[in-house]
Amino acid sequence: MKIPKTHPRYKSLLQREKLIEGVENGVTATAGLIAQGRGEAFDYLIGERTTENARKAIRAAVAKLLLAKHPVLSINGNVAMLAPDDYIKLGEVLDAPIEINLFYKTPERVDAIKALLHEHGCKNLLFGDNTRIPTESARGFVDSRGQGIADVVLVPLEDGDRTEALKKAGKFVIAIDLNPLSRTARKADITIVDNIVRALPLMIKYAEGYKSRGVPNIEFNNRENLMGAIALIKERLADETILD
Ligand code: PTJ
Repeated sequence: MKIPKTHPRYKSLLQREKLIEGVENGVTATAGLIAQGRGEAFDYLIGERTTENARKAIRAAVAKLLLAKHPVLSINGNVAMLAPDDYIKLGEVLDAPIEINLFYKTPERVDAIKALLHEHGCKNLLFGDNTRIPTESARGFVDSRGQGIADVVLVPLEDGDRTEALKKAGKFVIAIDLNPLSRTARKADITIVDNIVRALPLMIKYAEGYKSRGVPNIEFNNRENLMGAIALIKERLADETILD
């Protein structure tokens, strides 16, 4: 579908179209559409913008990734369709591999994501499943050169079981999740409550800046930051001008 740029919900509709295309070409899981819908609802509640709160989490996350020994960026079918170029660029700036790790895992989907990322120029891609982290699901299998040895893992749009498993395996977990109440958001060490398509360009910008000026040591309290995100939603909902 061709969406006119003048449409008031252009950006949101574009994301939907990309994910529908992803389902059609085997990259995105059908459930990925539902996940996006849930994300959209929370995006409305935070005002479809990067809040100061999210910026704080972004700065802390980028600093942590730059200071990590083995940072790894996990990718799934939603991220691959929504922001392949920015995700690859972030991996390059951070000097971190991108590891395909799927909830609804099939060899066909792994191959489709591999092909898409290679097409977009990804050079540091992992997809092995030769070691385990403690979880019941098939997602316990990870790459021994990636999440198997990672100290810091970025998990955008992740399900709670996997986040818990990564924590159990002793990893420092950074999430990007529009829902501040999700299990992932609560279990992660740093949660960026923002749409991934807005968060990634900022992460790249901060990473480039820190690399040239030096990486700051940033204190971060995830619970406090999530409470800040929830307080902002409450404030917006209590504002009588919200419908104007
Ligand atoms: O590709 P696969 O097989 O690994 O599957 C990926 C999905 C996303 C389907 C799978 O991991 C899943 O079911 O995730 P959940 O449990 O629905 O969690 C996804 C979280 O991401 C939810 O809390 C959403 O609010 C959030 N979310 C959705 N879209 C965005 C988002 N957060 C940031 N930006 C978005 N665009």
